[in-house]
Amino acid sequence: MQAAHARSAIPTLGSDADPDALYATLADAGCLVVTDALPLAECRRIERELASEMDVARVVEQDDPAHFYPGRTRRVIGLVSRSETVREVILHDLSRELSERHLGANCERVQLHVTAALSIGPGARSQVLHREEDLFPFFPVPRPNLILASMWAISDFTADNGGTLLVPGSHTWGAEREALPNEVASAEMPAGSVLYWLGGTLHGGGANTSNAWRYGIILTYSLGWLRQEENQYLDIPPEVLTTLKPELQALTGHVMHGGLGFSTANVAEAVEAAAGAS
Ligand SMILES: O=C(O)CCC(=O)C(=O)O
Repeated sequence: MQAAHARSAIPTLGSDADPDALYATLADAGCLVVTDALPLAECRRIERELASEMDVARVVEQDDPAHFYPGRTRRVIGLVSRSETVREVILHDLSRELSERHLGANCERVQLHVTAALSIGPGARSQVLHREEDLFPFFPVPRPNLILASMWAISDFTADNGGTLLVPGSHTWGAEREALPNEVASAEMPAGSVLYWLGGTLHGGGANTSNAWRYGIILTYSLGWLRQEENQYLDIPPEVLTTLKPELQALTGHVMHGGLGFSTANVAEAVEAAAGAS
């Protein structure tokens, strides 16, 4: 009787909601839309900062249905070194609060896991439903808390322009349970909203049957001792690293986690040296 458990609504709260309510809702449904989280001026600034990369991002016109990433989409990664505004969004209080609540008990410090600008174009198919934590198959599903994901709406997200598909409640399911069509919901949210989902929640990009591109920034966070999905050590050049706020250097993994991550390079010294040289 899987259908009896169906609950396809994605809860929505305002960014002024109490943090206890925000996390309790997210932990219960496995996903949550928070409205009015980012001023529209910042959405436009992100678009401008990433425009030169997005404009030349390769768009695969001939979709391969077996491919994890659908065709007719644009994807730009390595956002820490590409957008100053995204750097601020990575450090947004809401994300820090929710990632700390979701992951804090299992690590000394949360880290940045993935950054990407994702634009879904007209005619793109939906993506296969997956869990962010599937890259850690060594734990049985449902896994311990490893990841928290966020998708910042730079454009409006609708059911027909590729709004992210989610399966509320699927973070508690075993591996054998597949989502029924009526259990899948589209994240519909105006630009400036943010969608959060847990690493165990089934999700994927939606199909775009509209005429416009859907534009979002995905930022995910993981336990500080896990291997990051995106290699921040290679994607952030030293001359950018030394300009980052100390909390962002820590979040990108450039500070030791307990006894993990020692190196002959020491960021604190590098920052001091850079300051002295200017
Ligand atoms: O674009 C989206 O809404 C979700 C993208 C996603 O889940 C992915 O690329 O893995």
